[in-house]
Amino acid sequence: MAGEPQSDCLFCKIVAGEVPATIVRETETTVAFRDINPQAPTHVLVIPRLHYPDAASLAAAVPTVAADILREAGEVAAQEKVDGHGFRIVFNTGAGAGQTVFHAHAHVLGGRGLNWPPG
Ligand code: D5M
Repeated sequence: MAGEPQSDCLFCKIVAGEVPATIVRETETTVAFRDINPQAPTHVLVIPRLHYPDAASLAAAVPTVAADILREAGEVAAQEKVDGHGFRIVFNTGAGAGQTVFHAHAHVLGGRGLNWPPG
């Protein structure tokens, strides 16, 4: 059923505590943990506890949880003290855009200058 844990999903396993992660914040609906391959001094992923394959499908199905992801991205940036200089929230959506894990997630990147356009 939509939103239910998928046995073959890495991020569902992190939500369930079956795969270790460096968790920095948790709420009733979200988990935030450090990216295993950081691209900036702060690189945290914010994910919904519910399984949806990408942020757009999450927002269409459960907009309140999509909003929770955004709010938590801001809280992570404040907690990491990267909000003053500026930070980036990225949702890679689809393999062609670089998405490799098909459980919705926001990348929160900060702590260095960030160029535009991204690669
Ligand atoms: O981003 C998927 C991100 O997930 C990528 O930056 C690496 C990260 N990743 C993969 N496995 C792990 C584990 N086990 N812990 C923490 N971070 C992880 P995408 O937008 O799909 O390319």
